[in-house]
Amino acid sequence: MSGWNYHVTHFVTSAPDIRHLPTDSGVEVAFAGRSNAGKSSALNTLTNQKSLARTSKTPGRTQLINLFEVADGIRLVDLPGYGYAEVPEEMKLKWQRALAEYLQKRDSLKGLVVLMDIRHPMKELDQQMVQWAVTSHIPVLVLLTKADKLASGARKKQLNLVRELSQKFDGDVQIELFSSLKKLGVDKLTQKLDNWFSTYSITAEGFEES
Ligand SMILES: Nc1nc2c(ncn2[C@@H]2O[C@H](COP(=O)(O)OP(=O)(O)OP(=O)(O)O)[C@@H](O)[C@H]2O)c(=O)[nH]1
Ligand SMILES: [Mg+2]
Repeated sequence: MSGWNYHVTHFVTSAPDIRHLPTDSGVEVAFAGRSNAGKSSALNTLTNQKSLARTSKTPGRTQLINLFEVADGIRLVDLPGYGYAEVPEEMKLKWQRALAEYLQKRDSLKGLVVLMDIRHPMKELDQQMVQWAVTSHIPVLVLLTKADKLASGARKKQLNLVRELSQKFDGDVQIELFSSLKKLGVDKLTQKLDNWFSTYSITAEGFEES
């Protein structure tokens, strides 16, 4: 099966940690990135829904793992943002732990979309995130978000720069431009998700790698 209808995606649950998530079966693709990078906006753009994922003007508020279902056993995950300075240390630790735990222990996680503001890409924590995924053999799609903020020349230049820099990871890492405002890059995101999700096929027994 190839090609999912992302427009029918619906909210399942918000969990403070992985113990509160539904059974670890099926396939999940998670959206990660610095706070304010545009994760929730990208999910809304992909699913063509205005407020499926809550976009927040107060970064650091969302400390929950938000789970959405595209189809039976096919899920998208909006992860808490990282790197926001003005969050109390204790809170930061708590949600970094939840994030790390999700990334390390969730078996159904099969792909990672890492979103970065095109004007400030590949910060230290972003690089750590990509490196972690490569080490764990999880494929990565990097979306350079808010591409509408740059003129087309600067946009291209930045894309090439990040592509060059990303060769050092020596893994399955693809870099694309994205804009929720201009609906740019939605096709690339959809193709990648279809590709990741269709590596798995539904059988009577559940999911099997094809
Ligand atoms: N110009 C422009 N602004 C965007 C775009 N995507 C998101 N934004 C804005 O960036 C801000 C943050 O967007 P969110 O989608 O809430 O970011 P987030 O990564 O989910 O943030 P946290 O949940 O705090 O981690 C909002 O004010 C959005 O309106 C885009 O493509 N272009
Ligand atoms: Mg968000």
